[in-house]
Amino acid sequence: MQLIDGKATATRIKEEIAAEVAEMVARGEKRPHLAAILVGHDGGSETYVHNKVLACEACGFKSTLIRMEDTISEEELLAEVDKLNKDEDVDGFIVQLPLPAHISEQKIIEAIDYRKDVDGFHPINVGRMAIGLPCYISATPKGIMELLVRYGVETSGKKCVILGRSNIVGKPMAQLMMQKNFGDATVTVCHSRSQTLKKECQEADIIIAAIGRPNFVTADMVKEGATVIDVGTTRVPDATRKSGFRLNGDVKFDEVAPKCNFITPVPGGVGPMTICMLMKNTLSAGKKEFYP
Ligand code: L34
Repeated sequence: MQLIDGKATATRIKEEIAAEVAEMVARGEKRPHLAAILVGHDGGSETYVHNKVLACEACGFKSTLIRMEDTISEEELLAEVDKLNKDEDVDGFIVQLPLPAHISEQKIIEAIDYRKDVDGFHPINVGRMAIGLPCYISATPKGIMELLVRYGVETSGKKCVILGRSNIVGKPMAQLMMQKNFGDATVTVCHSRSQTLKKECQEADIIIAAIGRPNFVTADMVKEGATVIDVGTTRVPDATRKSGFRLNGDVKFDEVAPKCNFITPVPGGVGPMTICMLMKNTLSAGKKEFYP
């Protein structure tokens, strides 16, 4: 069993980005600039956005954090998005999800200029990704692909089961895993209604779990020698921790890990790669790589 160390991989990639930014700046070019809008005070979102700001520092990017209360109206948020669309110094920006229930996430995503959509959530980027055109690819699936490549996990022609069909992980993950130039795998997507979920998993060479249900994937569902990627980060109460909670993945790690060729831990697996790929997308935005 080999542990896929997302944290160490992310650190290495951020060093590569920092070296490139140093060269850009030495050539007299502008530092890439990422802005993030954080609405409200959700504990998870606070942590993730904080980590994104730190990652910008590590990469030598300029970053701007815009905080808004969760009582703001949709119009106010749209106005902020519009400001960032027009701000010539900002290369890319994100609106951290989830948003309060009275605000339409889809409406906000569609208001973002797709050329600055470093999350890759805008329909233009989603569509371009689906047909293999250059674009921003959403950070979590992109980070998983990067881990599979860097750890030499064979995907071509393999059977890959994705658990979950969300717009930000399950769907784009399936697209990338099936594409010739990426995963080149045989892809099955399972979700809460799938009648054959367990059987599909048992036959899978690669399982990517992104359903947000702690410990959902158990040892009896995993084939000997499989690769298991755990996208779950659910906060579960834990009185033995200072914070009062711990992060729990979708995979019952202790019993699944011994059966695996490769497995990602939680924390320290996919999460840090998500942030790192946002940095890669911001570098691309700074270089006007996809939309000159
Ligand atoms: N707009 N909203 C937007 N873009 C995103 O890409 C995200 N996502 C998801 C939630 N909402 C978003 C994130 O940033 C999930 N996500 C994310 C980012 C980072 C981490 C986890 C999820 C992360 O850093 N995880 C660490 C542990 C952090 C902790 O201590 O809580 C890990 O090691 O898994």
